[in-house]
Amino acid sequence: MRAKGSDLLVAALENEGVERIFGLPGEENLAVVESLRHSKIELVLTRHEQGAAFMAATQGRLTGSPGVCLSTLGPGALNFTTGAAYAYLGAMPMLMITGQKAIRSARQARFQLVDIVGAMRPLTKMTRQIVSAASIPTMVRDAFRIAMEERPGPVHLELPEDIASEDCNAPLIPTHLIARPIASPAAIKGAVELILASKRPLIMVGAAGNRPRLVEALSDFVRRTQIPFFNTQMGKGAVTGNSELYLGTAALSERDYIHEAIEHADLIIAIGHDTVEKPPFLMGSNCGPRVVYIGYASATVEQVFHPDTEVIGDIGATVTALADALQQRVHAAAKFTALRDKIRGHLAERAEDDRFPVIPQRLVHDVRKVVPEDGIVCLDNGMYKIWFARNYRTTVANTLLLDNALATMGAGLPSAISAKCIDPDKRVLAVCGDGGFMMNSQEMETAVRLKLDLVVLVIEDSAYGMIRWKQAVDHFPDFGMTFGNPDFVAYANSYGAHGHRIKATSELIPTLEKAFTEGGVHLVAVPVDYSENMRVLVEELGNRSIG
Ligand SMILES: Cc1ncc(C[n+]2csc(CCOP(=O)(O)OP(=O)(O)O)c2C)c(N)n1
Ligand SMILES: [Mg+2]
Repeated sequence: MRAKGSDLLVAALENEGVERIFGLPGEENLAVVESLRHSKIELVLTRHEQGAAFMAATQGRLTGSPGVCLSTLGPGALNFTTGAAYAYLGAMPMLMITGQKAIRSARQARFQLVDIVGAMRPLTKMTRQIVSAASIPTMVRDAFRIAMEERPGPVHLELPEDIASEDCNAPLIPTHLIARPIASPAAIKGAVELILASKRPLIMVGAAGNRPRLVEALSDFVRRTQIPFFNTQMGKGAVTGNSELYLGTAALSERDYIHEAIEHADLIIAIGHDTVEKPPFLMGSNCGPRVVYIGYASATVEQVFHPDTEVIGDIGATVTALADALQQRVHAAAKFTALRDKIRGHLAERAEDDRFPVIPQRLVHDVRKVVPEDGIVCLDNGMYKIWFARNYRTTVANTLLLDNALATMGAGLPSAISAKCIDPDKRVLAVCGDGGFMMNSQEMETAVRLKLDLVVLVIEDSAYGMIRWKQAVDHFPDFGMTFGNPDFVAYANSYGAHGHRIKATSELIPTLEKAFTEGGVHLVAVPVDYSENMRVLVEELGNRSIG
């Protein structure tokens, strides 16, 4: 194909099936922007590069194919770094394309020059400068392959201005499906023997079990073996269906109600546990359940996680082979049913409490009421995340997007925008704290400009609530964590969105429902009463006797 570098780049992206690019260009990207103007790819302009990177990462998370974002050199590219880390720790495939000054002549000396390829090295699976237009198709193909391959993650290509305008003749590289090695029969046999020997097996689904392509295989595995299961925060939703075998989410590392079930188990089948998450339970050196680890690559061993045996290979193929071999011969431990009811009973406590300001249990309960089963809730990071992880029940994969890996603030709204772009027919709700929302609230304009139907729930405590809570748990005096907020209703309205303020707990469901029915971008500010954090998560769980 005879073309200039930027045309070749855009053609190579089209060849990979890219439909949109999130970005905020600079003058070094102008050739690329012009090539995009002539392509089918939509340019989604954002108001901060961090937002664009969160959006691209979320696209990768939800589709399994890399989301793409574009920025200029130096300052713009550096604004990608948090998004890069978010995708790196969260295993989300993403391609970042950044501009650079011409490499053959440098009339601007070192103006805006930063070693971005170097800065991206610890945050990506691959980071390269493109030094000749003819290499673009190969580099793009390789970037996509590496981003998608297990463990998925971000890759970075830097396109200097002169290479973007260079004429060349290079063919596009055909895409190919990624093949994944499968586990050896001996490893499967070993796991089958352990599972059959166990009296009280339990399945745990971790972050790496939560890949779009695994949903059917994992759901089938649970259905066919009838082994009860729980998940980590980022494993939430990987098994679909309103399964009676679901015990809960391990949002804390110990002492939660779910840990009673974990302690009762004699074997845990840890599917795709990624130690990038806080531990869902703590393994001792010689006591507690044995652990069979199922993953794409061998487990990262930690002081609190050291599996007894491993089955390494494509997770989908492994669990299907296990289900075939186990053939409903697994012990079904009756006590898990009672434990499940007990856990659910605890999680239902105070869910309909009508105190105002609203308590977290009621918030989660009311959100569940207005979000249909396939609706998507995108969380930012704050205290409410623990409540949503524990109490929000999902039955469809990828319907509660939370980040328990980098756990960065600021991704709630951008990830919701991305989810809505991918699934325009689903209800999408961003849930943010007043701290996290203000970190990327400028993307309200992006949502309005894109004419999205999107609802943003802003939980107001005028504080960095989670840190304030930890401060209290650690017996530090209450200091330095509070702030003032803008008038969120006026703030939303100033963007051309619709602002609402909840003044009584009974208003929450009707306000959210009306916002979804009316369409457009809505912000609903809800004052929260966080006293339950201490009462439940510290006092009640701290006093819980095990057994
Ligand atoms: C970018 C970033 N900065 C700081 C933190 C540390 N941190 C975690 S939660 C939190 C407070 C969040 O406050 P807010 O969004 O208001 O939620 P709340 O806990 O008050 O509900 C902070 C400061 C972080 N995770 N990410
Ligand atoms: Mg707050």
